[in-house]
Amino acid sequence: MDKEMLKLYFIMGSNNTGDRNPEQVLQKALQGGITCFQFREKGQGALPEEEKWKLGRKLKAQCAAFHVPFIVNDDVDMAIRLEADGIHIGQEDDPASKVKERCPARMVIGVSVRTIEEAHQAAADGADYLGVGPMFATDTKEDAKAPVGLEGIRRLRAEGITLPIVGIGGIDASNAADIVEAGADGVSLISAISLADAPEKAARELRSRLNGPTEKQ
Ligand code: TZP
Ligand code: MG
Repeated sequence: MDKEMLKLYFIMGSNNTGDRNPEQVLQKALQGGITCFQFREKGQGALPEEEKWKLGRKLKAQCAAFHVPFIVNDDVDMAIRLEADGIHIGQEDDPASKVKERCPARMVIGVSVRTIEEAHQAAADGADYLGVGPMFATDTKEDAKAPVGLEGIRRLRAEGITLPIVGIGGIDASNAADIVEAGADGVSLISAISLADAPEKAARELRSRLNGPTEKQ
């Protein structure tokens, strides 16, 4: 896996965009320079199976046009059905080792972790990257646990976790660079782009704060 893809990792479902059309929001985010996208159709107002698949197919095509990887949250069957580039799972889901057995080998597997133990387990299970958080307080995830802060990432690195890491939770342009400075390879976020007045501008601003070798303008 090329960890550069984790630099600016946008996550969104149809219930994260307020009154706006998710396809339009994603298009703006892609134009603004996101490097990865996760389709997270979850929580209140999430679409049922067939609607989810239809939207996923459209979002995947949009990502493909920008050569941006398309990752599906939680739903392994949907990820396979959509021929996604990857799957992202949490602690409540099957272990990465089991998910890996079901998915095509080319698919990237990301795992959400909060503690050292969870990180070591995810690494042993064959995760390709870790989502660490919540970094800061967030209103986006209804059941979010207590924030781990920058120290959460520093500790994982100090404990020898070498897998690519993205921070998640409460990240915006004001704190994105701190996440990378703490040892992460990138940031993942929902509302800082999905609910921004101008999602393209928000993505562009985040990219400029994260200055990387693959920066697109
Ligand atoms: N997992 C931990 S925090 C979070 C998820 C999915 C929500 C992130 O949303 P936001 O709006 O970027 O804080
Ligand atoms: Mg999950």
